[in-house]
Amino acid sequence: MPERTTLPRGTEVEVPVEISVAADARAGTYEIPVSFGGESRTVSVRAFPRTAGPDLARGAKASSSGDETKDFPASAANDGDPATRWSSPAEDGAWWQVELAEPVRLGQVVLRWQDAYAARYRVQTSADGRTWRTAATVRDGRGGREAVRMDARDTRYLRVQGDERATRFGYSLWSVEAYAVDEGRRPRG
Ligand SMILES: [Ca+2]
Repeated sequence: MPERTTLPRGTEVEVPVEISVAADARAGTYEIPVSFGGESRTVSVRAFPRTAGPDLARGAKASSSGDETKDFPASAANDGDPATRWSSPAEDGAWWQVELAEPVRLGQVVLRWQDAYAARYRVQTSADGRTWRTAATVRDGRGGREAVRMDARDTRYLRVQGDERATRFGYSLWSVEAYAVDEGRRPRG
């Protein structure tokens, strides 16, 4: 925070608050109290573990709730080819999923949307492909490249579950990448 701010009475000024998380902080949610002039607020800061390693989704077994046509199969979203894409029928609840080679502690999913993106979606994970947990919820999807953070243990399957389309078309993804938590940096204790 700045040491000093001056403003005329009756006007407003925005004062930035800088928050940093130590490299060895435990992953989780931190409630940070901020008070000024008798007013108090709590800022929630979610700290996620670092990720590392190769894209675990690449070439793994992909499936979907449905493909728009056979030219846009689920496998096109994790084939490593930036020119191919998966496309769903025009349904808000459409999903794409991939079965990883082995269970991992999933830390990050990177999506590259085509013009037909999701305004709202969830990243769900499962150990067995039957029971699903929501690892991350995105309520303000903007398309393009979106990196979604999480800390989801025992992830064998991951699903991009659509909730609301941003266009009248379905969902379309050029690629989905998955990265595991960097366990090598875990602090002692
Ligand atoms: Ca592709």
